[in-house]
Amino acid sequence: MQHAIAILDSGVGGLTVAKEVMRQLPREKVVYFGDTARTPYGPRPAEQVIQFTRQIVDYLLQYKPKMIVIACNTATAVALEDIRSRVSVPVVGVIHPGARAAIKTTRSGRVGVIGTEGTIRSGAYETALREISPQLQVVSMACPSFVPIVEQGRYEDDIAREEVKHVLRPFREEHLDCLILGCTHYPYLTGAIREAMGPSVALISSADETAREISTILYHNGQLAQSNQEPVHQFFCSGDPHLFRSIAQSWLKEEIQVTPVVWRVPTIS
Ligand code: I24
Ligand code: DGL
Repeated sequence: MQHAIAILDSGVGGLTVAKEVMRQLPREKVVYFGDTARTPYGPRPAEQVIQFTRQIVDYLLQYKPKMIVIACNTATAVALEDIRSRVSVPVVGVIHPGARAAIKTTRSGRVGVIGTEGTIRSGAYETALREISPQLQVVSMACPSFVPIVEQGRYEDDIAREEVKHVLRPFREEHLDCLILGCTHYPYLTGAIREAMGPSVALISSADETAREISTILYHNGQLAQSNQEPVHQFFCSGDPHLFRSIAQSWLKEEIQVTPVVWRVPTIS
């Protein structure tokens, strides 16, 4: 019986983490849950995001995962501690790995963070950064228009690029040397964000670092998968499985099977 790494997200964004886990840890089996029926989480109240995250974790626990990865920044920001207190396996979020990457990168100590409303409102990045390095100057900004730009496939059009530059304009005067892309979708906007911020600001995305952290924890716990057989990953989503499958396959560049999940209990949408 092989125990999987369970990865959850509000939708398809967490596939960035899943892909990086599959690349860095090719022996590991991944069970992914995308809550595509209720995406986006960014604008939702914290209490609701906690409730949704608990529900997904309860669903994933039936697969007896050896670890739970919250691949959504918004869910990590508001629900990580709650989930940790409820389950006995390690729970990894995307915020601490991203914060550590920024600490490794910054020279001036002036770090910027952009994310959804929920992530920024929570102050979770600032807390994670200053917990390790209290002298850091952290400047944060919610960018609620960025997720719709990516989801509508407009990340390369000129109007969207102008919007990104316009939103980030106030950040140019902050003299940052490092900007955390604190949302699964923002790496798609790297070109426009780099144009807005200039070449002296390093852009940090957390998928790679999160996979590295997963690898470290499994190694320390003596829990790395040992099988030489190719793992068969499993994907679940709460919305349209065909749409999820087409996005996931084009992102992962491999064939996958998707199982639709219908919640047994009525849910708030
Ligand atoms: N890419 C596509 N469609 C989206 C998306 C995306 N959201 C993020 N990314 N959303 O198409 C469409 C609407 N949602 C509603 C809820 O169900 C899922 C669909 C890309 C074309 C591929 C056929 C981009 C993206 C990604 C993977 C990881 C991270 C990320 F595809 F931001
Ligand atoms: N996955 C979310 C995050 O990283 C972005 C999409 C959403 O708002 O649900 O914050």
